[in-house]
Amino acid sequence: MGVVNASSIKLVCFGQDTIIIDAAIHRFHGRLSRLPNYATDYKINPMNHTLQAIETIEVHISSDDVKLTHSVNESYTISINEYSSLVVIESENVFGALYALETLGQLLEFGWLDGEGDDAVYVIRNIPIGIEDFPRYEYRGLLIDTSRHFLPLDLILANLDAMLMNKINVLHWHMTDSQSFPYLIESMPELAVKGAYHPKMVYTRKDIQRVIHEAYLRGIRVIPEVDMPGHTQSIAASRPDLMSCCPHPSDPLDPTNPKVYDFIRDIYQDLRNVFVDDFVHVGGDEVDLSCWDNSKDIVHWRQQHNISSSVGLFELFETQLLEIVEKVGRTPIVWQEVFNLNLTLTATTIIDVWKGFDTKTMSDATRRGFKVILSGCWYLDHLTLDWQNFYSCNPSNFTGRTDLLLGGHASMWGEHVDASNFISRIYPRVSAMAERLWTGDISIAKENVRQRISDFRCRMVQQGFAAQPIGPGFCAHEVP
Ligand code: CP6
Repeated sequence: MGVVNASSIKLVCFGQDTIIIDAAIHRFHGRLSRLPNYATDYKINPMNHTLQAIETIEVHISSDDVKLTHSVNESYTISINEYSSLVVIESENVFGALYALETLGQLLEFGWLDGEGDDAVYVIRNIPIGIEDFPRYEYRGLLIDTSRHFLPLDLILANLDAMLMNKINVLHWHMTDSQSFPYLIESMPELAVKGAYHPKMVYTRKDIQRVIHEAYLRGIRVIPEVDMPGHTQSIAASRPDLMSCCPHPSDPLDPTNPKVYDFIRDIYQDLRNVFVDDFVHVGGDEVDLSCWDNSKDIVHWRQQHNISSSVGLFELFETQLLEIVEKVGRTPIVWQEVFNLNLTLTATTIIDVWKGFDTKTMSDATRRGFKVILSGCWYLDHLTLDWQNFYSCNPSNFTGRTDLLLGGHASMWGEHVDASNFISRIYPRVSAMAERLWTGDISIAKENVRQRISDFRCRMVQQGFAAQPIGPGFCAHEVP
């Protein structure tokens, strides 16, 4: 049982004494110094609500299981009785408790009762409160792209807190692409040394393990992607021998070269050793098949092997890739092209639908029994797509098997994004997606959504995240 006296709120946890709870209590403590002051909050939330001072939080967790996996139970309840200063949180496991503390931290305000000399009091409005909360989709992700721009480790780590505020539970790490290869693989260091923008702009095994650990402490799974066979030009810097020659060595990788498959085995061996999640994203998008058509050697090989077109070469490539993934015991996610081109897939393969809200692919794939993830609704690099569009996309609105829709993710493709604008590009637009994926049917929540997103964005700014404003206005914490 851990006890911390966080300024004037006492936080007690029953049933679990884990590093996750310790870290959560520590973060909660820090947050208490960055809450809106109810006295300056008059414009946003009129004072004509009841205020109740909060003194103690009890967290009751019934299960000892601390494994973070897909579809882990994330539900929780929060109860506060009338005239009581006690908050009771109950959850089956530690990840639900994390979300409960997050919700609670977003309900709290602070202020002084009589002048500055007194202790601060922490208050909540609209007591009594009975919250029973759980996510409608188990996969709520954010893709980050560390190939188009290198993202400093500190930024990736800080963003995990922003993700937790939004109850986003998957970091899809698109580590490599044509522009750079910052993933330092210990058995093949030359890939990053030559393929990264700079030999020092790389992610070492230690860096990656740090991200995974900090993500775990926040209930976030890290799913890596080394995109292939397309989007691989940066590999040519160290291994031109693996590329198609059409007529110059370029991506995609050469599917007829047996050395390519040894290379992939080495990559997945390292991925398996460093990443712990059961899922791995194997890429497969935007493969330039004309390159294989225009290579004399590849066409010759294909004809000798009785393969009628370059799609057949893609088939050969994916089949061997998926076999390697199966051997290392991971569940593959593929970009939708792999399904659309009707390549042979293992039964557990998950389809990532990125070409807009492509309900035909979602219906076809789920009818054939494949699980799907939707990302096409949430392109953060399209500046014209505002939070309203992100909010209005209802991912279950297709005619296939909606029970096979795991959730979705937003994609922060990095062509125009580096550390200078990363947070403001993502938030609060992604918050609209996050609410949709958490709440599912948002029809009841629609009424005050603009105000809620605006308030939430102020909370993010106050926690130190430069989330962009959604329109004219001000935040309570800006009042002098
Ligand atoms: N990079 C990679 C990209 C995109 C994809 N894969 C992309 C394509 C079209 C749009 C946005 C992003 N930049 N590797 C497609 C999944 Cl509109």
